[in-house]
Amino acid sequence: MADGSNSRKTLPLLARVTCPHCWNVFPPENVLWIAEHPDLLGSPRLGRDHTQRFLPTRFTIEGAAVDARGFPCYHLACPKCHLEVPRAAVEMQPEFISILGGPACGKSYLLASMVHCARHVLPKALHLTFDEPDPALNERLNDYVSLQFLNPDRDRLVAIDKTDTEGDLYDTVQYGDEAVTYPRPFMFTVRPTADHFSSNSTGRVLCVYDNAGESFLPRGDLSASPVTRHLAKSCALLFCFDPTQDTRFRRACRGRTEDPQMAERDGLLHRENPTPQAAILSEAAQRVRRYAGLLQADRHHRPLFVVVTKFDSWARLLKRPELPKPLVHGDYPLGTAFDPRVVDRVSKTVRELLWRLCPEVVSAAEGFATHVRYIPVSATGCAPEIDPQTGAPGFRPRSVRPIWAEVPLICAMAGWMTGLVPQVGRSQREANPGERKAAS
Ligand SMILES: Nc1nc2c(ncn2[C@@H]2O[C@H](COP(=O)(O)OP(=O)(O)OP(=O)(O)O)[C@@H](O)[C@H]2O)c(=O)[nH]1
Ligand SMILES: [Mg+2]
Ligand SMILES: [Zn+2]
Repeated sequence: MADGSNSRKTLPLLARVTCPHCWNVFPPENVLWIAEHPDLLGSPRLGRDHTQRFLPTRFTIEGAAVDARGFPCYHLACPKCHLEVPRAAVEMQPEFISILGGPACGKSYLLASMVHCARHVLPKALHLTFDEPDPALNERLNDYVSLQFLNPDRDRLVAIDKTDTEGDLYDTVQYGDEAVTYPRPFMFTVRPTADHFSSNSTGRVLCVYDNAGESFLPRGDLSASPVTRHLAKSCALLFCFDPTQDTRFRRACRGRTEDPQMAERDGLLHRENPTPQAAILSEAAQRVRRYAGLLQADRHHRPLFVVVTKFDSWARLLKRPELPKPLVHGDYPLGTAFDPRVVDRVSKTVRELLWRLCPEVVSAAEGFATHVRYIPVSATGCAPEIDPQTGAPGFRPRSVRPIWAEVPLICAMAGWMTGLVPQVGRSQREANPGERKAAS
């Protein structure tokens, strides 16, 4: 992207830009601009109703490209798929975080609670902004958050819909005769504020996706719908393991929880999932190997978090069901800091539990990745209630209190994005062994 020959400031551009839609990597000078004049319609990739994408030859003095009708343009697009790329993704290092797991394991609820909690914890405790470079892209996720956390009617049962494999969470792009469907990314910018402990750490763009669980089942990702290819780009994989979908966990929890999902399955309440959860993780591992070019014998060097969801329903299987706080008071200049040792201690206990009840999940995880942590989370902090009219599960916004929902995100950021999250017990410049290095 030209920075405008007359502009006084040079734009800080990345040497290589990654499209958050199709994951194409391109030099910034190839980025397309989106025409502003309403008559300039037609994109060979997106159709007649979309505004033209073009490589500019003229710029305004402020550095905006000028379209064929003389209008200054402000929006950028990927040269491959023509979908809009927020400016932040051209200026800041993108970091993909993949949330994966089978149908109904709690991915969408977790995403909503993670974002809600991050909006509070990152600025207040860690002196990091958590903004949106393009709120239109995040609309669906913001709806999830509003439904539960900003709902004026706090006593009415609400529910996040099951994620579909098609619809408004996807964009379809035409390559000649072939139509390809991409999942729409949700994007956030994370930047140090003036109070941040480190004066030289740089901001990042976080990209996450809300896939349907079906897309992680065998044959759920095809060339025409490469909906889970972000797995191979991700700096952290969050595999959601749902204990309520595991017979052995349900048996162990008998008499220790009121959660209807832990009751014996009646087929009405639950969307039955015939693929075992360890097989879903192994399928994801195969996809990462395939698309990241790893050998079968290779282990993945980026962190894998086995996020054990719906903690509220199985907490009583742990000796200490109250989880400790992973943010502690660090010495000057850190202020509040993340203590990875707290997470490691909890991870060890959860690993022991999984090893006892469903060892195949532990071996699938550790056979695939070199850095595995086991993190309990509850997106809601309480069990769903069954709506007597519809029979569908839902939550009352008043009762929703997430537990550790932001912890996988903070762990991923702390382990990978050097210098961004203040940490106790570790030099701030040091990443986890093998983690950041593996990015290159
Ligand atoms: N007890 C408890 N139940 C939860 C929690 N999070 C989600 N659930 C329940 O799990 C069900 C599935 O959650 P979703 O987030 O929709 O699952 P998903 O993984 O997005 O499912 P797909 O969209 O089908 O892939 C919901 O209907 C909730 O009732 C939680 O933290 N605790
Ligand atoms: Mg979902
Ligand atoms: Zn693209």
